Amino acid sequence: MKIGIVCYPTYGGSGVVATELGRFLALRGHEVHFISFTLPFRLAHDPIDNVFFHEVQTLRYDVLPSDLYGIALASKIVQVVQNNGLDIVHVHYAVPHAISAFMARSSLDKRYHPFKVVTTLHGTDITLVGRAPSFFPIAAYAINQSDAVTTVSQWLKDETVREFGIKRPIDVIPNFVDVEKFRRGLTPCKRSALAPRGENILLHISNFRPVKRVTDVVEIFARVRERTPAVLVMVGDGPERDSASQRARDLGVSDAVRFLGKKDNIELFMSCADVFLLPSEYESFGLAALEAMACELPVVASNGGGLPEVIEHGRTGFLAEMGNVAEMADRVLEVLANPEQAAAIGTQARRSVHEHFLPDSVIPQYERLYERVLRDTAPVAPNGGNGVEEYTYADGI
Ligand code: GMT
Repeated sequence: MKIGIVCYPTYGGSGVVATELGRFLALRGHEVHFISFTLPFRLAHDPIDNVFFHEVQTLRYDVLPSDLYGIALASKIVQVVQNNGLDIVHVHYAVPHAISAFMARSSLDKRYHPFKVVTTLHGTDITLVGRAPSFFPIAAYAINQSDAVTTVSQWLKDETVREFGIKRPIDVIPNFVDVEKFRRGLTPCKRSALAPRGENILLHISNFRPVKRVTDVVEIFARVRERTPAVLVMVGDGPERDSASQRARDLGVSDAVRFLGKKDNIELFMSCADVFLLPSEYESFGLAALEAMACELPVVASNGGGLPEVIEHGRTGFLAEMGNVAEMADRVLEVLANPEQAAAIGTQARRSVHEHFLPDSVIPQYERLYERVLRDTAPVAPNGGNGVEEYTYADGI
């Protein structure tokens, strides 16, 4: 098949998933065209013959209130389809990417066969509407008009149905991880660089958005450090970084917290650490937790969103109520005090990754979905509307 992939390749888990999906599809013989504002990092370092990149150049004019990315993307999709004859355009995020894909399809020259639009929701579409209800009709339109919609967890599917009153079918296809890249012991771990006095290493990796609750990470760490020598390694950057470092100062632990900023090779840190912390308000999936599990690193996380679909409490990691930093700290101390239990959790975690989250089992689910939409011809919402009979979001519309 000829497949276009539209994503934000540099931001967070959705970009990683979209890039890895394209890479594995190409390795399975498909022709893959990434359409985005920048070349996905992994492709720059690991080029594959049947992967192509089409750069979307955004224009910004002083007289216009915002940039024209959505329009520029639509134009680029038209050009790529007309030059390459794509069967599918798979967009990651309903808003704005699915909207751009529909725009492209409508403006495609009649001589070209119209492509199908597959939309994967990663969660931000739902939270966007939660925060800015004025997006509701257009997000609902994007979901209802796509030829197929997938979510990365059952939780996100349920949320989507609840928020939008969606009646159309939605496929749940979980995220996956490349276990050849994410594995313990692949490269020698330099623990001493992170923990010079042989301390335990707690690790957190995220984009430091409020939903990640990075101040909880510091609170958990401070409680752990009262009882055992430890350092906290914080990888990533984002709006809550200052609050996290302030909380570390307030709690008197800033000397043991290392903010390393954004890193590409996170598997190196995951292979070195003793515990991974993810106390998020919710995660629609929690890709970072899955990557840690592949590295046999015990995860202590909140039970928010789709995390219980990834981590089985007590067997492949630990879950606690969101905000319960005392319980999360106790779980960390339990892991640090019982190396055999920690090793067993790590082994079971990697086994669970092998059972449920390997590219070899997840990529065929996308392939079957693509084949299905190529067979189906009927549009989901034939009236061309957004499929919502009655708006539930009165404010802001
Ligand atoms: O977590 C983020 O802030 C980034 C966001 C994204 O759009 O990349 O991540 C979301 O999608 C990931 C890939 O499917 C999921 O693993 C993350 O759980 C999800 N983030 C949230 O739900 C907060």
